[in-house]
Amino acid sequence: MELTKKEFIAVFKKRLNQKYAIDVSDACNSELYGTLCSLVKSSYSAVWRQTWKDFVKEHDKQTYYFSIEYLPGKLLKSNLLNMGWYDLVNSAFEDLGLDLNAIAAVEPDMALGNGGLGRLASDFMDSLASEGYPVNGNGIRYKYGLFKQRFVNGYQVELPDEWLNSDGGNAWEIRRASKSVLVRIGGHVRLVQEKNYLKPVYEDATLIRAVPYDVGMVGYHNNHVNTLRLWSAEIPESEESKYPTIEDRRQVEDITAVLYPDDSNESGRLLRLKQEYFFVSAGIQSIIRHYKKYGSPIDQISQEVAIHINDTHPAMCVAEFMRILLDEEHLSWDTAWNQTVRVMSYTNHTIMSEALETWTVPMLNEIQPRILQIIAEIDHRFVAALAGKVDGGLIERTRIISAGKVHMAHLAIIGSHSTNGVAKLHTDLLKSDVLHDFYTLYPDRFNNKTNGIAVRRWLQIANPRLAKVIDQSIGSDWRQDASQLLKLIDYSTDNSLLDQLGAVKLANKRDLTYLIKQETGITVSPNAIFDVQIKRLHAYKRQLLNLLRIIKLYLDLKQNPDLEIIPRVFIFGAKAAPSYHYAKSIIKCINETANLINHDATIQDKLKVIFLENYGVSLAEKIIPAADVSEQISTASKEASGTSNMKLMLNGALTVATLDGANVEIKQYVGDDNIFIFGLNKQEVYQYYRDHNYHSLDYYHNNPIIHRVVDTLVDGTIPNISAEGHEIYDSLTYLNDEFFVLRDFEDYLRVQDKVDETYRDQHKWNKMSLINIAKASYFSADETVKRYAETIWHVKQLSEKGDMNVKYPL
Ligand code: F55
Repeated sequence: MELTKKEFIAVFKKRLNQKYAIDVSDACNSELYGTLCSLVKSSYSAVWRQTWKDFVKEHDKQTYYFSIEYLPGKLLKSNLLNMGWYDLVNSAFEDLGLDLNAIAAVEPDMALGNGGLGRLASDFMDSLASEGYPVNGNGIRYKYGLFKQRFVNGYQVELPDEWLNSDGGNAWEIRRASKSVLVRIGGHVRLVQEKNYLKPVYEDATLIRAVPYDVGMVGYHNNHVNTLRLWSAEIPESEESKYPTIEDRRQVEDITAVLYPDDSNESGRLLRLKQEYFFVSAGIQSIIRHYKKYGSPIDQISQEVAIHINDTHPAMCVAEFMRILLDEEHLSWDTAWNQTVRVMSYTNHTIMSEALETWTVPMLNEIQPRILQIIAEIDHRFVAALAGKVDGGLIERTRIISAGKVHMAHLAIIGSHSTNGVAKLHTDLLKSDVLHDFYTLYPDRFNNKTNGIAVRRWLQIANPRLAKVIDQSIGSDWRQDASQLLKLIDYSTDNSLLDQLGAVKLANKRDLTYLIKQETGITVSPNAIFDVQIKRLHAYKRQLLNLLRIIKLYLDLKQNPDLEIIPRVFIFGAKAAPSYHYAKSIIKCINETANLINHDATIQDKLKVIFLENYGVSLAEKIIPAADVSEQISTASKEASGTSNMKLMLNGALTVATLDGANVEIKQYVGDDNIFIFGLNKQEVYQYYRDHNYHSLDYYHNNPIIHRVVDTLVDGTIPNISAEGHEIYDSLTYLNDEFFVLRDFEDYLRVQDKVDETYRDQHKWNKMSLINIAKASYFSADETVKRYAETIWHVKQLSEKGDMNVKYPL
């Protein structure tokens, strides 16, 4: 069934003709894109159906991964790669005079997520399918994804992301109207005693139709296709007459209209709570409906179903699952609770207290009064079970409802059998600090699952040049099994390979240079160090620390134009939540500094600052392969894990890092000599908190360099930042610099000097780069999901990984 190029070309031409009544020579990229997607999709459909049948046939346990965000980016190349079609299609298109890259660019990024959390969910979907696990995703099909970012006069401006209206549309989804379910929102509820259960009677509730759109998640070379199910809100046919005006109808459609663009906290917004309940209820209903269809007893559902709660946004899974087992299946409370706790598991992604979700009791009552009742009962029983056994303060601090607020993390922990953090340091902090009270109650529930990344997307697809060089040295087994990348260590003295690594990096930097020119009009030299910080804009991530160093370099060069420095191009990519004023001020300051430096003729090529607009998955795929330096400089203890740190090292960048999140593990793997560590560690940060003895003004007054650099924010050195500069200046001085930027500044300068010194020795640099590429394999998401599957969900692999006999016929 091996597909030949000739066959492919013939079938492609035929499909193009059928679909668009056009020849290759006249077709535009979006027609070519549409045709290729249609071939890809019709080919994997049979395998998709078969995977589904296999799940069902064996009564094997399945996991449902609930996440309010997914950030898949583009899927065409990833599907081609995983089906084993990539090289053939690429070469067929070359023969036809077509450019696969240009055609793939037509696809809109599916940007149904904010950042790390959403991208992690998508990397996991890829790995779960590639490892042949029966795990499906459950989420929301937002009509508008994360806003598009533009800069106007250096300010961030947000535009709607109308991805569904783009040329590419969503080629991958299948609307499954027949699998729709009804979700009840609002109204009142009374309980009526029936023979063996309490029957809820609802009044004035609104019924919403949840319609699933399924997207195939194609595994790598293994004939396994999982499902990502995204729900959309519609008016049920039976309720049409209740919605006479456009305004009325919009109330319903609005539920799945927009992704909230704040990546820390959205509580307080009723619509957000509605979204959470909507996708939770739709997902749980469809899981239980499916489970019952095949005749297994409901009181043993935990043997065949696992549900994962990705951060607290889907925490209502616990209550909704209980609701159905109690109200619809009439199980006893104890049986229902026992099953629920066995089914559920939860991942925590943050220690930032403002990001720990709470809702008020009245809000929950307004959205779903029955869910509030059930949560109140869970809370009540939790308190009753502990009363007299443990300290009363402990109960108060851990109960779900207190002071009129519902604590969603507490619900998720109490209602599940597993709570995990996303890096060792993060999990330790959860145990010792943030969730310490719960750890004393349930020590066995806590475990670590360090994040991982999809090596296929972040190396095979994003960096084909590097992939080829790796193939030529250690062979191509690493494409199946990322741990094979460790074989590269044997080549760390192979000068020819090291030179090739350097050449690949240079070529990738050239590509990025063109993109930078196109996007910003600025010319940068590929011979400079490309120094990259790409992530959401947050005070704790400290883009500001990076900016202050840039200003310092600028001042040095102004003072001494003949100063010999290794040229650097600083590259930023970052969106700020639209309501996050401080973060937006930092964007403005970076943009104005960039403008000043990039247009100062005396600086020449020594220093350039590039802030690329609209950072997202597709832009990341272009920046990461071209990076020399990876900036991972958050205040120690604040970044749960980070994942751009892993992607950048996999592409050979060297990391400048604080001992935060997964940086700690990166350091352990690569060794102290292959990473640049600086700054306060977690203990030192906590010591300052305990002793209240950090005084940022001391650093400002006593260190003339810091003084000079910080003053540029307010003394006119950088034009057009009078308001923003003052805001940041105040935060660093009078407001005592919450994230220890000034405290870490000197050490940051020190370590960056070391970076320069190392870069002068290209041989040494490339060797360090090689070691980073090899060791990044420890962060393959294929391994991470295996640990989730084996130790939390207890699901079996259904298909072997990488069975090369792939069955994707045309
Ligand atoms: C989105 C919406 C809300 Cl309301 C809260 C948080 C988010 C969000 O996007 N969080 C997020 O991305 N957290 C990040 O998760 C990554 C994956 O675990 C971590 O690597 C990263 O450290 C963490 O900040």
